[in-house]
Amino acid sequence: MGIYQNLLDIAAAKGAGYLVLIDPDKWSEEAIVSFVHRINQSGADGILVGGSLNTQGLWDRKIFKIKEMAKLPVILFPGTLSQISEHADALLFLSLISGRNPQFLIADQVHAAPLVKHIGIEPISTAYLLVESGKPTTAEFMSGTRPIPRTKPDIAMAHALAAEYLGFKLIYLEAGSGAEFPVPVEMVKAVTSATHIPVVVGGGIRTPETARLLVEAGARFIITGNILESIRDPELLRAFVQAVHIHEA
Ligand code: 1GP
Repeated sequence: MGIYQNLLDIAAAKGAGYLVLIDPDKWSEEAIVSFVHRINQSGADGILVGGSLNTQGLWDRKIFKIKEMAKLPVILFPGTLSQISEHADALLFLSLISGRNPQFLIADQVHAAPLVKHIGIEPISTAYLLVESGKPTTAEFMSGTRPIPRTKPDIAMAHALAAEYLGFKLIYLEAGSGAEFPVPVEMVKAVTSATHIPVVVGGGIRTPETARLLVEAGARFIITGNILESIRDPELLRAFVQAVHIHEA
């Protein structure tokens, strides 16, 4: 079974899935080993790997280490073309459809596609929507695109519908890593009630309670990154798992 189908099955069985983002730039190789071990034990559903910058090098080596240790699917979430690696099970094949920058709409994808085919990892076509989240985010700056205003759920809904009609398999509502505020619940409701494809929500989610509210609004996958970098507590990881798996509560 492919990773996408596996994700759908997880969301159907548990109500929603919880994926932990590892930004290889933020973790030493030693710290990655113990973090992946904690994720394996936590009940989380998968590991995303990606980031906006690579200031430490060793990117591929760290992904290899994550894949070697992980008992869960490892899914690339590439911020740049250089983050594509054979040491993963799948990748979110992203198009930044909230923006109007052709590089992130289609140009990078044209460069990436033959490489993805060659290395044989599963591409999961994902419509990526950046949402305004208080302060400018790295994703916004690095992509040179304007995020969707957080008070305009109808704009997000229209983008999400277009994504569905274009055949994307996932919609990712992204407030940006370390966002001041997560994607508004009202926007998640507007998108999930208008579309039929699973909606991933990430960026600025710092508490299990927030994660639960977003799942109740219709999110099928929740991503956290920063909070588990700053609070390296297995209990917090398990609390996120419990909050997201609403069918197991
Ligand atoms: C970023 O959505 C992810 O792409 C995670 O964001 O680091 O704020 O949890 P945080």
